[in-house]
Amino acid sequence: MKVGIVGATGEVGRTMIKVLEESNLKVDGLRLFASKKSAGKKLKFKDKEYTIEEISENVMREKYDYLLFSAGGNVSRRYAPIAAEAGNVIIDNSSAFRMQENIPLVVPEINGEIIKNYKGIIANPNCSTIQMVLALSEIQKQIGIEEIFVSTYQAVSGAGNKGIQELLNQQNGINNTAHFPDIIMNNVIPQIGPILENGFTEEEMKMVNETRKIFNDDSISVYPTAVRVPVLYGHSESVVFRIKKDIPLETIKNLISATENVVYTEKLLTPLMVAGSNITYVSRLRKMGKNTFLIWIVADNVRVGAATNAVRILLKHLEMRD
Ligand code: 11C
Repeated sequence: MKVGIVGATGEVGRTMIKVLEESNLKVDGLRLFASKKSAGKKLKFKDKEYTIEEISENVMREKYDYLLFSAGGNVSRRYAPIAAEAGNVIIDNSSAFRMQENIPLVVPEINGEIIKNYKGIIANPNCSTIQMVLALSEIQKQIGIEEIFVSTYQAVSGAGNKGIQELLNQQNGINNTAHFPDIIMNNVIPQIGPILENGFTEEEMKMVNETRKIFNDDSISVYPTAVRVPVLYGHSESVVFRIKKDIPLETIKNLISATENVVYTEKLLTPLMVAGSNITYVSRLRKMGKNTFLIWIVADNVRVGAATNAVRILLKHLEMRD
């Protein structure tokens, strides 16, 4: 199996390497790519050292079984189409192609079957979208969801190495704000990404549009507020959802529990508890009125929300390949 990782030194790239290591996939031709700045550095995969290569159009024209991209939208826009043109399967973690009509946007447990024998670019959704749709997927499939009201509590690692570094710097007394719009230490910031013309942020609109695309249901209304909190790993979400018919609380619990890679628990859940896990955790289920429910969802954003979902797409694609 020949796998290439583009953006190997980033927070998600390094975690992709770890998740691949933890999987049973037999990778015998790993290639690691990054910018010129990181070329020549070495990273370990299963006790063997690999030298990072500078990304170029030529290396993208080579043949791979899978190429995993997580180097930002600009790198994906420049190189992923070249790799696709060469006949490769690309799993892209950036937002560059997610909403293009001809590009599958995949959470394998929900809509993995749409990539059977597909070649080209497959988009990996945004981290805050993935854990939310995973938690709600069986409810959507069996009952149908009309509305989702969500407030997020997003870790700084969602912004990559630079987000983590900014919080750590502030904890060490360096009060710079290079990435976030305000000091994040001891604070919460109700803005992730630029504010768009409609008043929502880019992050919030990703949750609206990606949810509809993954569920293949434009009738769902999503009302998001995305908030950055001073947590290193693990996005949390407070979600209120209204479904199409009245069912008991117990049925909702059973539907969530029946979802692959999702665990329902009565226990208190915090991001610190789930950091490093590949599971999406749901707790604090409540019912209000006839068909409205409330839940608390927590997952490791770098794993479930990025690297693990990308590797799960790879494994699903491989499993279905003729
Ligand atoms: C964050 N969710 O937590 C954002 C990262 O995959 O679209 C957004 C990057 C993406 O900062």
